Amino acid sequence: MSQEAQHSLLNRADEACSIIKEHINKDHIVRVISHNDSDGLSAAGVMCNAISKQGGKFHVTIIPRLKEEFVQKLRSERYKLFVFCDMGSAYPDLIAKLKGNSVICDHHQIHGDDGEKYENLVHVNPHLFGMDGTRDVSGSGVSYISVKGMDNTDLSGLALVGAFGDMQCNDEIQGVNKMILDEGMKAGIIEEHESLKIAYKEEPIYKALSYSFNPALKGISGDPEGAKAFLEEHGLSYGIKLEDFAPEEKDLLKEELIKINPKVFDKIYSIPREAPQLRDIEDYSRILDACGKNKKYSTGVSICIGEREEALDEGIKLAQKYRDSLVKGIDWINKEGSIQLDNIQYIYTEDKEKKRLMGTISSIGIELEILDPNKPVIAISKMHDIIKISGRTTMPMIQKGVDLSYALGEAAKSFNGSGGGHTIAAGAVVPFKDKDNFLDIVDEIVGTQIN
Ligand SMILES: [Mn+2]
Repeated sequence: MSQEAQHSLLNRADEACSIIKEHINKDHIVRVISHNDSDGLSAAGVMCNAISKQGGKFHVTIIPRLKEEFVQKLRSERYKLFVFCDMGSAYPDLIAKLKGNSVICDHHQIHGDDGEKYENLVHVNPHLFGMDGTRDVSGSGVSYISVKGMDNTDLSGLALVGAFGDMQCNDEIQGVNKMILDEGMKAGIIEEHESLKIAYKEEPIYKALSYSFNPALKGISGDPEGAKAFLEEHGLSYGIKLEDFAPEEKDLLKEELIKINPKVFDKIYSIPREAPQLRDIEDYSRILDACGKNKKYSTGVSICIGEREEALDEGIKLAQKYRDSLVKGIDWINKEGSIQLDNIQYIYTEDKEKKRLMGTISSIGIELEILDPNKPVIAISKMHDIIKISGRTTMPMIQKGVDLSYALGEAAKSFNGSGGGHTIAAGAVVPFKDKDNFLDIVDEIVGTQIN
């Protein structure tokens, strides 16, 4: 990404900032619409914090997906400024028809209308300037640069929470994300240190290890008994917390974990002035993610705008619940495995708790090699008379030619269903009665893709 592209994006964001400021100064309530995942919630958080800091008011709504009907409904609202975070780039034309001004702070691909011709709309999106919206900046980052002109460096940590939520920081942090990180570190808002990437460090170590999925630890992640056995094998107590280990025990643990996955010792980013449970940016993002997945949107937004009592407690409980279901799900595929076709494998559930996690369970299953990484995983959840499908595979399989977006999309078409997504992760919906035929077609398409 060139400096020039970033410069143009920041200029566009400054335009958005002036409009937002102007409306706050006129005492207009800002109508904020954002997405329900951890990026969308932190994007809303950045925007709403910035508005209140200026003495302004906002009305925020969190939704799972921006649909045409929703934008149509907004047309009857009398707000003078609408701000769309982590969404909106799909409908600049419809958004431009809203009364008053609109700002779109999105980082998703733009198809069709780029929204440049509407005078009442400021469209901030890295793709407009040839930047990579999947790696360079997230929705919370675009929101951050769009309020940066109002002196909001203190929100830089929250701006990166969304980038972690959208998995933009698993490797090198780049582009606008890097700029936000540097700004935050310079201002003392964000700290960087090298550490063991173990989740839930306040739990006994064997539990904490079994709750650690990023990176995945073979034989340990999702497997409390496996974690116990691993610790015992190296003469380490499993019932105490990591912080209670003697320095040489910590070193031994680090050494042995690195043998399993070198990525387990890596840079950790934290917001030192945050509550302990939110301090690690990845923990923060996990809590917001759990709020979103449980449809507790107001809890998520409340946490982002600084509520630290009930909302945070609830967020922590939801994250714990989610983590426990995930461990159960991993245990399930550990015991049951997947059903094999020639070129794909599938897992199937009718269980309510598992249904929400099928995609995640598939990804982790592949990483832990509980599921064969050389065959795409098709995860199927039965909902009444339809099935919801998530497909997951690996980079090496993509390089061999696999494209799950095409495979699921094409196969779904044969049954009047719909599907699409990315080459590496895609989804589809088809009638339940066509399940087996659908799987056969996906199997066949993937077979053709590989050969
Ligand atoms: Mn996003």
